[in-house]
Amino acid sequence: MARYLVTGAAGFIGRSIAAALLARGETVRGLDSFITGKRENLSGLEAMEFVEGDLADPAVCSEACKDVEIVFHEAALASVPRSVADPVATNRNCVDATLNLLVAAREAGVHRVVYAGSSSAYGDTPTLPKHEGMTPNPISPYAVAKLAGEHYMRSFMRVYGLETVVLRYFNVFGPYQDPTSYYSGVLALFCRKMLAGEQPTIFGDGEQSRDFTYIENVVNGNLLAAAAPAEKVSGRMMNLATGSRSTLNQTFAILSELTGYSGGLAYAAPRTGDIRDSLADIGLAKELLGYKPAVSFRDGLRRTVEWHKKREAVA
Ligand code: UD2
Repeated sequence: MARYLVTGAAGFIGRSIAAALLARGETVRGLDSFITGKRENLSGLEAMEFVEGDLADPAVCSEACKDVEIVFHEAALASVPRSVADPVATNRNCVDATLNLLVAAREAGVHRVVYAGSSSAYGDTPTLPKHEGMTPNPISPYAVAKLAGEHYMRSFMRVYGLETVVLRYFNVFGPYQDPTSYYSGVLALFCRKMLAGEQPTIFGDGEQSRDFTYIENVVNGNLLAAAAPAEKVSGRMMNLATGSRSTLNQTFAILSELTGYSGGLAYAAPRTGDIRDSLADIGLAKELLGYKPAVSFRDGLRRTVEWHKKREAVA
């Protein structure tokens, strides 16, 4: 009997949450459609019951939610540019999937759903840091889709009494983030390229900034969100980040040091739908969850580079 369901369990964040749950001796069911998840990410998760399926199919959601108490909903079609290229696919895999999952969770008597929100919901508002009281201003179809999921979470809490917690992630990075797709996160791409001696490309002038958040901090935030008292967190949305930001130019300099890359950098036109600066106020997660980012940006980068080195060595 599974106690936890992790959607997107063969993806970067889902895989990492599942691993942490298994390490605590929990009973875990993982689900993935492999649209972007990778079979190799399941290595080390053999103790997890795995279901291959697509959340856009309501029957898959019903099956996955059976006997589950807590759901970590990490499955999504991530990436701003991917959503610009194919907004319908993003909507299907983010909005339809989330609604189907919520319907199934409610029917199965799931206690709580913890949802992977996105900092993209804030859009390009000039105010920094971004705090939860700000009016959302999504730009890309991806941001709209992730924000729609947040609204569905709150609706299901209000209308049906399902406990929901939304964690707005800020540019998560770390081991198991796919470095091979054009749509991969910038740090995974840069690590792989720089270790291979290939020149990375910055879209724009490189002065855009992000609150890059190491995966271990995000996993900890999720475990806290699953365990926090309902009266404190149910129906709430909070940022999950580090509360500090780096520009891409600064990040490139640190990565050059960590990878030993001595080549240059290419600059190309800024990406459509991109936002300029992103920085979180993490006061609410501290207050409601007792969350504290334990791994710094630099330490996270160091661990990520080590993981990419090992990955290349076995490839
Ligand atoms: C958005 C969300 C993030 C998460 C993510 C999922 C914001 C602020 N963040 O991340 O929370 O939901 O979507 O995909 O909206 N870039 C380069 N060169 C490359 C690749 C990217 O310069 O080879 C730039 C890119 O133009 C952007 C920055 O790096 O300015 C970060 O891009 P990203 O795709 O890693 O993440 P982002 O910010 O779109």
